Amino acid sequence: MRKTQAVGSDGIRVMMESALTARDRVGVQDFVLLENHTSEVAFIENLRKRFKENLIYTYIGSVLVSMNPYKELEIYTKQHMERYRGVNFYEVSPHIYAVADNAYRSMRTERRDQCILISGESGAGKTEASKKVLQYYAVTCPASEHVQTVKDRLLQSNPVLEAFGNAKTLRNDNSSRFGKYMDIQFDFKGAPVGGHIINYLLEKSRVVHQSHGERNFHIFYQLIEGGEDDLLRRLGLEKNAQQYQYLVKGNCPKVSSINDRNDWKIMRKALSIIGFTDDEVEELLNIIASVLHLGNVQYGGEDSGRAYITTETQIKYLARLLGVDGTVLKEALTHKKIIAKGEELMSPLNQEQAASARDALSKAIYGRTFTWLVNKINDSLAFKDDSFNSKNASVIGLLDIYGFEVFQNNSFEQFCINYCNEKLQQLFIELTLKSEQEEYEAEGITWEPVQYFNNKIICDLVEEKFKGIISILDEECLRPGDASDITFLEKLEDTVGGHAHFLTHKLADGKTRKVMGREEFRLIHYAGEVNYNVNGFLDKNNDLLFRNLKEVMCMSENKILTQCFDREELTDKKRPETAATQFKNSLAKLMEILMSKEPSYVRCIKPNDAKQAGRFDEVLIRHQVKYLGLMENLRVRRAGFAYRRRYETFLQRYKSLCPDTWPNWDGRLVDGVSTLVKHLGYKPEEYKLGRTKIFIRFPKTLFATEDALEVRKHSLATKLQSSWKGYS
Ligand code: AOV
Ligand code: MG
Repeated sequence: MRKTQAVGSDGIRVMMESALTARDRVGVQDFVLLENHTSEVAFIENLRKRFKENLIYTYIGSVLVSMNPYKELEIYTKQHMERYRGVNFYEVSPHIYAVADNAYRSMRTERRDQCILISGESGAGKTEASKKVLQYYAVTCPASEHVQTVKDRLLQSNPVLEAFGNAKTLRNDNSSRFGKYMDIQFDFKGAPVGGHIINYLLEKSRVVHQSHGERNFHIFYQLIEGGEDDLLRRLGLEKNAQQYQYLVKGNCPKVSSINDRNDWKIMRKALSIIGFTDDEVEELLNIIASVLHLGNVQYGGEDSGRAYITTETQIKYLARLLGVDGTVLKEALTHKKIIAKGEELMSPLNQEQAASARDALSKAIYGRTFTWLVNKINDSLAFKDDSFNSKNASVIGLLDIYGFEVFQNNSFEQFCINYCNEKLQQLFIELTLKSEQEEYEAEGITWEPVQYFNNKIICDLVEEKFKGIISILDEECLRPGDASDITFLEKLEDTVGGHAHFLTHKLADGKTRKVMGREEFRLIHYAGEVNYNVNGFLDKNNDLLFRNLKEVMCMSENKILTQCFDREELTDKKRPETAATQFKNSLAKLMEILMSKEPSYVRCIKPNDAKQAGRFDEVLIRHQVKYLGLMENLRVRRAGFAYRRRYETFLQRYKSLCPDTWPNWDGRLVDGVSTLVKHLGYKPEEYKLGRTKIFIRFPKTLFATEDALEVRKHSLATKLQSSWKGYS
């Protein structure tokens, strides 16, 4: 301890104390450094201290915990980005840029594809975090003229997809209603040269219905508020959202945090930058306007029960905007085509059936147009230079899905969204545990496993073949006869009724659980309990569109719709996969993609339900800390050794603390580290030397070393200062 002792004096003690006081005030930047790491109270206190100081980021080892500040912080400037470039994780304060930079460097140096997985409940800050990552790459990665175009397009894909795929919900004013996985492709120089987006299950039902206090997708309001007068005239739209049935269901036309008119301008510009031609934009907006007109198609009922259309103007606009024959469309909106004994028959619909056929058409049009939009963006992001094979590209994947959500009334959509979150949690559990275990093994160090709540049991309950909820739902969807949402619920009770994570109003002793409705089942998710109302499950899972409506759409002259509605679909006899099964399969593929990459994690926490800055709702936060498994995460990280660092990094940082390693160590790295820690007075039980890394058991050991470094820096600075004074 020669050097540290040499500078030891009262002054230094004061300095060390002030360093400690600062730590007292702002907390520790890595939970691993908490004195009492098993205490949830200490964990929350640390979050609180940091949140109060606007320090929204904290690590658990390499996992970033991020608190939503609900206000703009001055921490995303170009200077901040520069500060994180090429710097080691622990040398700068925690930041989303550090995670981005670390993934980038690992990709470059180890040539291994990376992914950044962002999770947390609705409104916790996932989408914002993913945008920060993208901006970081756009600013800091090398660029040429071509690369600049790619960067611009990557960035501009966000306002477009958010306009069409995000909406105001009770949880979040800009809630993602689709899942998004984006690959950013880099060439050998580390420049972003392309990208690819995969979208997951859009919440189409929002097009035709919104719960109280919620809105439809942003694009509708943007168009109405921001659209130029002659554009709206062409589309036959009025500048008043209240006129449209599809926009009034939630009784929430205006949101104070949203400026639709401004967002319209941003979105329009983004479309041009991505490379949409004026014609394409026109066709796209024709479709959006058509959906609004469809919503205003009203029905009357004849005595016989047959529905007829009472709103002729709407049909006129629809025929023009969709490029279809008005009479054929009218017939399709009031009839169902059935094929009996090889003959086609038009069977009239009643009012209710006709309205639901109309809504099914709106959902299909919107949903398919959204997919078209993603494909179109992908075309524009695809790398086009023949000399470069995108297969050779290194990739960083960014996952931003819809977060876990619970409403008063939860339906099929919440079921899918929450299932998706279960899958992601499962991946987190597998990969954090697995990678820890692998690391100890690779370094030849024994490891004590930590008990986790493993949510696999819930994933199985939902997705297992034959007896999972999705299988049972599909079975009911395929069963001819009296299948209904209620028979689905009954079947669930029969099949998974005894499952520890499943409940209905029926109690085992035949009595009734009063707090639950008769049309509900409850899932005990890893993140909380959710009651799902089965109403609409079968229809939404079937996701059927009457054949004659499909036929009309196949005749459309709108160039986008001709790509969305393929004639082959009409001749295809095979029943399409149900919505839930499609989703399940796409998630399975996603898990494969993610497993093949090296993951980084961002765990987002929502500080309060009021979307307010500065409010730290302890109960809400504790709940998230619990279900995100952050305490277990910390325990695993600390189970054996709280800290580990590669020899070269460790030596580089602390070599000045030992005369034998300063200014340079010539021998083997492991010997240098060994000399250094012995000099620092590390006891044998405090550390282990692995193959490439030093493992340090207690945070306080590293703390002491960090403090010694701090003291040395200060004393050097003081010495320098006094020698300057000597000159003056
Ligand atoms: P989410 O993506 O996690 O919810 P968002 O990223 O949309 O949540 O964040 C919700 C809102 O919180 C944003 O619109 C911002 O107002 C605010 N916010 C989040 N992160 C930050 C930040 N770093 N700085 C400032 N404000 C922030 V969801 O898509 O609903 O699951 O489905
Ligand atoms: Mg989001």
